[in-house]
Amino acid sequence: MNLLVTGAAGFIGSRYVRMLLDSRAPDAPHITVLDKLTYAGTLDNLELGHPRLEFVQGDICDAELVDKLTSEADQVVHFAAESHVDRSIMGAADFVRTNVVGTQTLLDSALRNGVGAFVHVSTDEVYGSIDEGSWPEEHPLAPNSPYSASKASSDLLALAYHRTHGLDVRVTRCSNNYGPHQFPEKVVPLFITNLLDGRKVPLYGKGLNVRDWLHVEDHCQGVDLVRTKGRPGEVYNIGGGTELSNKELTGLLLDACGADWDMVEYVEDRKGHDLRYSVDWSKARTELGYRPRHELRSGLADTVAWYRDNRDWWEPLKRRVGGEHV
Ligand code: NAD
Ligand code: TDX
Repeated sequence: MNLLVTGAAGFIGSRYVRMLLDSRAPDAPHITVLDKLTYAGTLDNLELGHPRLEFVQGDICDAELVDKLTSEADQVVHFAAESHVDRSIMGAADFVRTNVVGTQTLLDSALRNGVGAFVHVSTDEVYGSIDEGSWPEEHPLAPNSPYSASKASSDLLALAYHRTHGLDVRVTRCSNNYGPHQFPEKVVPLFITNLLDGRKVPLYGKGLNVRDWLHVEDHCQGVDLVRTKGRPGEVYNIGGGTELSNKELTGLLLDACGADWDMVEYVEDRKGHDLRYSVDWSKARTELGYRPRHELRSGLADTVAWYRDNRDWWEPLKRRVGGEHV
């Protein structure tokens, strides 16, 4: 079985590929990774040389290349995206190009080449912001940032290819991930690496926005359950981490890094900052047997230890983007 995985030089896709390469199952797939290696992708995330892994550097908007790869693939798991909300506020063009046009290019090509399951990795942010309760999968999409609007567009396009053309599309919408190999612009690795360097951390607004934090391995387990046991045309929310305000999260990170509140700088709020995300993931639990395994406090402690031990991984990435966002 040949599996095409896009965007797997990034945080979540690379964890997903490592999980499948570690598997000793007789039906473990041969994996082709397609990744453009933008600022967010690095080959250091991949086990190059593994006998079941092939890496292709390229753009998901390159129809000719995508056609060649989907013609050799039985299934697709699509992670590639521009993924950082703050960057989408500074400029949305790359988000529309990669997230919308790139996804459409992949969907067209998968259809032309008779690909089986196509897992589209979407996000909880497509639902917008919710003050109380949790979103079920049928909830209307109401994205607020250019990032989430581009993800909602690709999410709906993917579902449209199922309804219109019968393509075996499955969509996942997951909450905030944390763990090793996350690019040090997202809040968890940004705060950890700043604190390890003795630098202050920028907390937006009053720090009262709430996110549901899920370990990246739990997300990857959910994605693979959707690939192997999910139903065509269905959406699966993936959540069940721990809900925390950004202030509470900061407190845990300060503790884990042995730092005090004087290392926190309250800064201007993000424009259009969504207050809270929360997905109802009971469908994935009852239908697929999905269950998150990692407890947040120990997961964060392990993540801090990983960043402490792997400066060689993140220092060049921080230098790569300079003081631009991190
Ligand atoms: P990431 O930014 O770490 O990685 C994205 C990868 O995509 C990089 O390797 C990059 O080089 C590649 N890429 C970007 N544009 C490309 C293009 N045009 N062609 C080919 N490759 C390209 O992102 P991540 O955090 O690993 O997120 C992966 C997916 O999961 C995204 O679709 C994101 O929307 C979704 N998601 C992320 C989270 C989270 O908390 N990080 C939560 C839910 C869903
Ligand atoms: O410096 C910061 N200070 C701060 O207070 C940064 C970078 C963030 N924040 C806040 C904003 C958010 O409320 O922390 C929270 C988390 O921010 P991010 O790490 O940027 O994540 P978020 O905006 O919630 O989006 C993430 O989860 C859903 C991922 O980046 C998306 O790719 C995913 O779809």
